Amino acid sequence: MSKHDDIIERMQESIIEAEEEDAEAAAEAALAAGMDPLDAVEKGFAEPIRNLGEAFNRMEIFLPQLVLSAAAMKAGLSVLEPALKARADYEASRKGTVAIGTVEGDIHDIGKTVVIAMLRSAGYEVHDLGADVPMPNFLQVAQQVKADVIAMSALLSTTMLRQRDLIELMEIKGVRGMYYVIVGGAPVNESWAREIGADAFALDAFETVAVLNARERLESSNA
Ligand code: B12
Repeated sequence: MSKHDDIIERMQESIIEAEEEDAEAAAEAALAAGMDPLDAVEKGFAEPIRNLGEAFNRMEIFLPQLVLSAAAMKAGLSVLEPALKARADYEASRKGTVAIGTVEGDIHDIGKTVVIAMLRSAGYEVHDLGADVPMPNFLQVAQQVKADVIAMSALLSTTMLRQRDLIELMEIKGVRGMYYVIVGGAPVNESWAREIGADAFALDAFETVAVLNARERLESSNA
């Protein structure tokens, strides 16, 4: 097993065992070994948290266990984030300004954190509104920071409806045309994005960067 594989395994174990300090230490080891931090996030942290989610669905583990594993993942991510940010600053050109948040009623913020890390490392200026974000806040911050992209994360089939609400609010306020709107999160797909009149959907953090770089617009199903 290579040194990198060994570190990925340590990262994965830290999430499965829900050990915050181990997650931080493994993330530090990944940086020290010169691993690509984005690759480390996806393989070392995102993969095991998804597997735990599936175990939770099969009722093999309990919710508190998942909460603790999510906390370990956030601790590990916080170690990798400065490295990702540094890489983004190094890439001189700013590709755009993104205001991103998880919609109101939804506290899931891990996927959004990964998306942010990827966008920053790709040269985007990203303003993180956090989770459980009320609709008007998206517009307020987007205006303040002169964003050209609004990105909404939703992990629940109930809260993904808020993505539609924000687009409707933007239409009402006459600002819809000012922003490129991208939506994502586990229950979200391209057909939902079309239905609600979003400009784009991306399946994961890698695709988000590719989609924003291209900035093609989905044709709305209402058109
Ligand atoms: C970890 C987790 C939690 C953690 C969240 C911790 C945190 N701080 O985020 C805790 C334990 C707190 C939690 C709570 C709940 N959860 Co939960 N959770 C998960 C789990 C297992 C993993 C989510 C995750 O972090 N994945 C890893 C990240 C990296 O992936 P991701 O989020 O999908 O993000 C990627 C893409 O979706 C995309 N993406 C994400 N956001 C965005 C945004 C944009 C703009 C773009 C372009 C792309 C994009 O890129 C990301 C990176 O590649 C999922 C199961 C699953 N398979 O998704 C359930 C899941 C989302 N949870 C679920 C539920 C029901 C709940 C609870 C209601 C449980 C309860 N009974 O209390 C509460 C919700 C509370 C609330 N009001 O929000 C359900 C939702 C079902 C549904 N369709 O509505 C799921 C699907 C589990 C299930 N099958 O039952 N949860």
